[in-house]
Amino acid sequence: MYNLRQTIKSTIKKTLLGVIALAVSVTVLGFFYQYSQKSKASMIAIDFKFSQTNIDLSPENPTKQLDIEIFGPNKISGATILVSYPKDILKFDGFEMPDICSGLDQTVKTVINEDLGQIAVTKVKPSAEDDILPPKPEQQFFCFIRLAFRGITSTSSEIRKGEIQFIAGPVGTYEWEVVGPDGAYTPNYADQKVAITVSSGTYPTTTPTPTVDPNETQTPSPTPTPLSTTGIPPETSPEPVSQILEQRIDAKANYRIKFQGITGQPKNTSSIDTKLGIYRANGVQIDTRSVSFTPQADGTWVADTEYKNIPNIDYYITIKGPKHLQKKICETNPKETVSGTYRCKDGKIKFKKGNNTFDFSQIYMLAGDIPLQNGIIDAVDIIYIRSNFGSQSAEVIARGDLNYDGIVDSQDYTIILNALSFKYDETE
Ligand SMILES: [Ca+2]
Ligand SMILES: [Ca+2]
Repeated sequence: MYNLRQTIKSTIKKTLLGVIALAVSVTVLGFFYQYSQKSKASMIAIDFKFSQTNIDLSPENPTKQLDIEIFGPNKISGATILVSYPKDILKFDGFEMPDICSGLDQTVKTVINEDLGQIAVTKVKPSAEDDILPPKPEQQFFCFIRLAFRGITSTSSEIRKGEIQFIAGPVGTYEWEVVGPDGAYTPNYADQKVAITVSSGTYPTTTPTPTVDPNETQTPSPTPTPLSTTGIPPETSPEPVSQILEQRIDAKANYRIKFQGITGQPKNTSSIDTKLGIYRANGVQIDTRSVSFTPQADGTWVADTEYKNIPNIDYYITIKGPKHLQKKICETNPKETVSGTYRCKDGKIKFKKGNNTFDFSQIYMLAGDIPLQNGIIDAVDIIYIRSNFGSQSAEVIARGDLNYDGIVDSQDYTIILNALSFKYDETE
């Protein structure tokens, strides 16, 4: 009897333990399944290679073309690709778009930094139906873009060597991106290099005209190194004596601004939080805060804020909206003839004691750097909006609805494409 009871007890115990173990494993497996589904897009690796591994340049053969090719098992909607080249021996001559490289046909932005020897190219497919699949097994790649290079005149008799390669990792705010219909893929940099040999001699100096529409190519790029953007000459002493004599005041500020694409009271929000900074003319930050703007019937947005005990000097102001590029503003009534083109260098904004009115509504805050923001409008931002037309998801609307009318649609896509010509945040 005793033994039987023990056996039953032990069986119940085992069964219970089994049930618990099963429940735990189902939960764990479920978690991993969910996780694997969520990150499916990001786990797809896309490979790249150059069309050649060696390029020899000589006065007889001064220019060469080089294609960047994309491999992968999945559809591609767009990509941003970074390349570095040895600027001491090569000059970048431009982008070309032969038929073989027209798969991703919309070149959205190209940035060439000749000082650093860096090139960034963003291309996207304008609509989801056209997303490109790297084709047949025997030919699993397509050409992303063709680059043209030229040797630089060398007076020394030595043969000079260098390498063109993909830049793995971010450059300033720039990063590699490869995007498909379901989101971002993982680019595989995999040690791709082109060995360059430049023979000495006199190279011709004529620049062949690139065949890409020059309107789509913007040179030179803003310097991507973030620390050099303050504009402080190295000989400037950091805290001059005059600063001790600066008067300090309490100032109230009334700001009025305008966001790209919003012409009246927006349907879908009652306020927009922006990051607002004030800076000395030499780039030293005095204040930064989040300021909530409220919409007016005429499409402008207003906010009031108060600064305590700030130096009575010349400033510039930066404003960055939650889906917007940052704008640097240097005067109290800035204007622009073409929307989005306002630029300024030296801060001339003075706060006076008491009330101050800053009317920035004659210039536009350009939209398109959507959360999570990285300071540029890039392939991920564009394809996110393009891939989510008509979505009712609250998250999609929170991220991609640029004109705050409650829907992500072609209007938002037009806004982001228009803003692209001014891709970068303006530096602080
Ligand atoms: Ca972005
Ligand atoms: Ca919208």
